[in-house]
Amino acid sequence: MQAINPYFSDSHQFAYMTNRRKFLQSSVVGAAALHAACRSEAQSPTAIIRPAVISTWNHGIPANAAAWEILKSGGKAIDAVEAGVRVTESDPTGQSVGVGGRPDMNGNVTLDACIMNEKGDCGSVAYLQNIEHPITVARQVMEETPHVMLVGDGALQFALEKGHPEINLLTEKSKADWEAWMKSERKVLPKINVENHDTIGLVALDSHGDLSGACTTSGAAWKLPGRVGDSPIIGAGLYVDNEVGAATATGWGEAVMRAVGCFLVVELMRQGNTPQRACELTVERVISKNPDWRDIQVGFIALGKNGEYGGYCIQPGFDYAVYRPDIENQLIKSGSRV
Ligand code: SD4
Repeated sequence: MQAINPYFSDSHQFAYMTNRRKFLQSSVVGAAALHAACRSEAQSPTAIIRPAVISTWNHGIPANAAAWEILKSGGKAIDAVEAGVRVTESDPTGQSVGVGGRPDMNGNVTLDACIMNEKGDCGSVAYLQNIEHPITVARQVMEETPHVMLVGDGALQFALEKGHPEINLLTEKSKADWEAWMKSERKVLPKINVENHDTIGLVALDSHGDLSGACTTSGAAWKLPGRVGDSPIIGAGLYVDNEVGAATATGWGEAVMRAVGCFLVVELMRQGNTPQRACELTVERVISKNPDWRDIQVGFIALGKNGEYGGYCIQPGFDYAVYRPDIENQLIKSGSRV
């Protein structure tokens, strides 16, 4: 029997049930998911459900909760996405974002982040060290400079001028992990879902109907010094088009960049694909451009203008958090290609 949510009018019940079905679809794995990725699917006439926020991995739950505090009282999506990912940036237990992030092969924690609003304005920082909130620096680049992206020492100088304190991001745990890695074979390609896990990408639709997104990470563990991933690259790790939808990515950034993944997700939504289908097709594109795809994880999540969401990845093990009036901050197991 279908669950009926008393929160909605009849037309919204339809959307609610449609989205319950989508939840079940998105949990399908293996051959069935591949089949789903290869068949065409018409856009369902879904009613609008907003506000809505979705984010990557299980740390998306507390991030969504912070974003929801802003969204539920009519706040703007751009404020919600920044507030949401700042929670993850400050959490020392997350080893792929902000404080506690795993370092590069020299033992330095270097951060990448970007943000995009409903007007298409965007800001980004890459290879930034010793700053707790790269997402706020990225927003300041967007709002207070004529530029989109600052990197390395220049980004640090800008952050310090804006009053961000300089702090040590390397925790004892991440230092110990790095020391263990130094004694190992020193493989640069991280272990799937373990060493390349936990980037937070978060996209939101506010009650005014506007979309924004944010993505922040310490990047791939044990990377070469100077390496920048997809997460601060507009179009790769994050993309927002207020006419259509928003998407963000996680996983091996090199593979995401080759396919300009999040731009592709949004363009596929523009062509009439649901967020779910757009993520599936984009994973197929990533696979087709990366012969080593069996050794890597890549995942996308997407949110449409109507609050419809989707997520898909290459390897099992990726999940994402969804918060809408009908779905109170639930972790959803992503469908996967393998
Ligand atoms: C990167 N995409 O730097 C990031 C890492 C990541 O979950 O997403 N981890 O390649």
